[in-house]
Amino acid sequence: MTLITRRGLVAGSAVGAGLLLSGCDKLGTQPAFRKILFSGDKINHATQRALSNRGALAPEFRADQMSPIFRVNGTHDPATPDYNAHVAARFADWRVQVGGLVTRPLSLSLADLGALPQRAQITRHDCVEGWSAIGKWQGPMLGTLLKAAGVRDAARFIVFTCADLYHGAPYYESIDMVDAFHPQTILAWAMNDQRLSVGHGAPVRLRVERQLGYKNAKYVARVDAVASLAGIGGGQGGYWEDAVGYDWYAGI
Ligand SMILES: Nc1nc2c(c(=O)[nH]1)N[C@H]1C(S)=C(S)[C@@H](COP(=O)(O)O)O[C@H]1N2
Ligand SMILES: [Mo]
Repeated sequence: MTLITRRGLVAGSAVGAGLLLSGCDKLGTQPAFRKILFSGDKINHATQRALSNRGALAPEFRADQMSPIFRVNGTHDPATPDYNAHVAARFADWRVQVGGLVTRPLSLSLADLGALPQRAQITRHDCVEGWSAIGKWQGPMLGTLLKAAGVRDAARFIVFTCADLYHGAPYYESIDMVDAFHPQTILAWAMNDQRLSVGHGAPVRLRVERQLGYKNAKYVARVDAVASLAGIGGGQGGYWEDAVGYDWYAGI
């Protein structure tokens, strides 16, 4: 986690947020930069290999490769009274709460999210049910938020709590710190250059591009740093993990 954090900080201060978007992985492959990343302390070779692999970028595509139709899957509309009120207000009062094991809890409006350095990426979404679609996503890197909130050392996972309910309980998902600080992991508020539609997770969803569709939580209301997934939902780290035993780590 420290390494990934440092990687983000080094890249961010060296090249600026704009270049970080495309430049981070290139930097990561340069010998001098890798030396900074992997030099010294506690890192053994197996960890280095695992980290290099986990840190690799998902493929990005050109605008002309975007799917003309991007299917809506899972919840199409949370349709709770609370969510309906947010839709009516065009999400002006929506807040993403960043809390749990952090030193500075945050409460972020859409304007706040839009004011942070942005990343845009055209990626392929792969659903476990066997369909894929290529779309463009934009928002701040999750890592930027987590750095601002000051994630404590004890935190091992980031949990996303959504506004849609399944049998009365919110859809939720979780990722580890490697994915949380991955440069393509963003809290997206725009898709295909428009604000997110209700079907695709308005007003904010997670994009975690190295994992399958169900990890990409829509309707994100809370982002919490936690030390353990036990006691959250059914304890398996996500709605589908609890409900039907999908893998918690759904790497692609
Ligand atoms: N909150 C929430 N997030 C969710 C789901 C859901 O039902 N509720 N479905 C998941 C699944 S299985 C997929 S494939 C994608 C679908 O995203 P899309 O509707 O934008 O295609 O969202 C994921 N995130
Ligand atoms: Mo899915």
